[in-house]
Amino acid sequence: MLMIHTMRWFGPSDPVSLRDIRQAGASEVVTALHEIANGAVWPCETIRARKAMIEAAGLGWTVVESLPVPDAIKTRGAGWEEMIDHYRASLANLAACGIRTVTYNFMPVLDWTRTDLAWAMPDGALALRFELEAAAVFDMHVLRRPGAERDYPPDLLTSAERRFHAMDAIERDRLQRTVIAGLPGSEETFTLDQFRAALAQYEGIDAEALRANHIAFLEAVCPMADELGIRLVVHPDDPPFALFGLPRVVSTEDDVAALFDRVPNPSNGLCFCAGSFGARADNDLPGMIQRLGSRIGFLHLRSVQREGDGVFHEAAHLEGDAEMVELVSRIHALQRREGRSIPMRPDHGHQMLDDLAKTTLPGYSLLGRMRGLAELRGVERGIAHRAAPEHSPG
Ligand code: CS2
Ligand code: MN
Repeated sequence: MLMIHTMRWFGPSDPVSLRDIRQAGASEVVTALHEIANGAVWPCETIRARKAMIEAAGLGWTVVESLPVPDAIKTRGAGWEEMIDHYRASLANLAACGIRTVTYNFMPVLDWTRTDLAWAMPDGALALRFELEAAAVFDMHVLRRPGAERDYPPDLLTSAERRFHAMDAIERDRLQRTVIAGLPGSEETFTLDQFRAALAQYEGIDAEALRANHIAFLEAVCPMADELGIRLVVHPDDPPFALFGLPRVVSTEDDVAALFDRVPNPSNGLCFCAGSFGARADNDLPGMIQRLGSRIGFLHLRSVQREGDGVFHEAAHLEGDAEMVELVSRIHALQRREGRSIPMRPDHGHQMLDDLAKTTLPGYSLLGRMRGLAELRGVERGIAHRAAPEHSPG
């Protein structure tokens, strides 16, 4: 029993086509109706038309990534009830079209965050990288967030200040755009003033309050999702720690275990993102697959190389800190135990080869992801073959 091999597709405007994805070895795409505003209901006809387009290319669509949770739900602010109603209506429409897995995140304001989108690996391929010092440069000297100095160790503040003064206007602008202009996975892009206004919505919301809001969201949507046969899978925080004074509460095994404890509904699930959880050395990735397995409805297989406190880059899929072969073998055992195939995607990949000369979405160029998918499928086949009884073709 193999995983369901998917690749993310950003819809008809994605420079990577459905044909490319099929040739890369995926049998399905995961996608979203990116053209629909955050918080608006996804209409049945639009879902159905998109699904037909994907199927006409010989691929399937059973996993949504993402149905965004608006800030009004995350803050439990004005409009909460209406936004919950919309979310439920979108889930019902997705279920009616045969989509059963819906990814979301509960990160305030920003989705995934990096400080460098073109970090050169020794072989010349480009990787995404996060460096807390660069985030501090942005926070302290570009955003100038009041009280920001309390969130960083003193020596980091000193080196961040030195670094800021050594940067020219182009470098400062690039850093600002990298942090807040919105990576392809995120649903929003900001100017500096918009970002400040977005942060202000979270004033007074600490980790405890955010977790309570997350539980309130799950309690409001999970009973209906149970009935629809939909599994909602939460994507962990990326990176898995608080940033820019915003709390993050889906960063560790304890965080997710608490969610399943408080809201035990079967629809309450996890998108296990090895790259996100793996940016923290205290997340035991193989153990998490073991212990959280029954909740895992979607897999993002990607590895990061931790370089030190608050610094990591995205490694090739079988390199870095993730122990990928061990992860795939735990997934294989989980699938056999539970008799189900779990959808996976290679998450991001390096920008490499011919893609270096193209304009690509950071993290989502074709060739690096194709390499990742090919390597992961090879590992999986090897494991499945060895586990199969000798007489079976495996
Ligand atoms: C994705 C996330 O690109 C990525 O890193 O894994 O953007 C993910 O789609 C969202 O956090 C899920 O809501
Ligand atoms: Mn991910």
